[in-house]
Amino acid sequence: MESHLEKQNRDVLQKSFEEMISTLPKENCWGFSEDQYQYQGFWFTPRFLQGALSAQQQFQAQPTDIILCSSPRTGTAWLKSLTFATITRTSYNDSTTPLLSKMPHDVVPFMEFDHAQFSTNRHLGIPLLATHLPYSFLPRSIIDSGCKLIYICRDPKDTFVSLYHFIAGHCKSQNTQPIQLDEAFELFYEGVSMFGPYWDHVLGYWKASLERPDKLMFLKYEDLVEDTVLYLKKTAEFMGYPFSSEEQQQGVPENIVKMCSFDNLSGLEVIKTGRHRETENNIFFRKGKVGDWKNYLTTEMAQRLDQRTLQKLSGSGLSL
Ligand code: PAP
Repeated sequence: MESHLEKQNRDVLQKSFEEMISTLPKENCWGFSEDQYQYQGFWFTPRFLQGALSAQQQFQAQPTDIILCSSPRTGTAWLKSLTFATITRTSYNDSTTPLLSKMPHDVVPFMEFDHAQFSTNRHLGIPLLATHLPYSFLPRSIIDSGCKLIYICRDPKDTFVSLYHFIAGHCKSQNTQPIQLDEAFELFYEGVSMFGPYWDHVLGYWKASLERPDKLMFLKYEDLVEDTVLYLKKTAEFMGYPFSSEEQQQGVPENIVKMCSFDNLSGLEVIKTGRHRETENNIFFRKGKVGDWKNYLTTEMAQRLDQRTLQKLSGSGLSL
């Protein structure tokens, strides 16, 4: 139970946060109930920014932590389920894993959303945690502790289309009106998207992965789709939980891939009918395909976004 003094302190902090964000550049968040604000180069809704700032102040990483990092809609839930299933493969079997009864976001918490209740929210003995924060926003202790990070990114065209549908679905459940897809496209193009500019988010982690490849693994959604077993094995190795040759002979990696597949997870009762905070779980699972942008973007839009990506990533050695 919160004491009177604690409540007073919280109210003061809340007021100073509100004063601070009122000075920041502000944009509509594609029809979302909250606006988004630009802080140190990136766009956040107030809740996420407040979570980011608290995490920076409070989060204490352990050297054994493995932090799953991503921009929204690039494969976070999939990466969470694959890594969780890998790390817990000797504790649970195919019928007892929490992945069958919980949304991946409820199995691996987000640092910036769930940090306040860490002691109860963090699975003891399970080192996984996730974040949508840009690399430059990570709490100092993550870098200093030497813990491992895995970043997943995705073709900006599919990321945009997935994000647009996610926000539109969210608006529908909140009875608000999403903006039109072409309006959202212009905002995304200009970098005005949750945790965006998207390319800057990707580049922050890409550069860090070049500097510290032993600590930061960089994955692409498209590679994971193309050869999930191969990338799962690489990820397991990176995390320090490699599959033994006996496990490989028994087909353990293949079983994990099957269990975490889009078709399997999206068909679960918890995904079809459950909720994660105020969002229906099924909104998180849409199509899980590469190239769905073709169904939503004109050739001209796709070319413009590709051009933007080339220009933004130019000289980095990365292509998307
Ligand atoms: P979040 O930021 O809202 O958590 P995130 O999990 O990063 O989203 O990405 C969601 C995308 O991953 C969705 O893509 P789509 O809109 O193009 O369909 C979602 O369908 C896809 N996805 C979720 N689970 C899986 C999975 N098991 N395999 C492949 N793709 C998946």
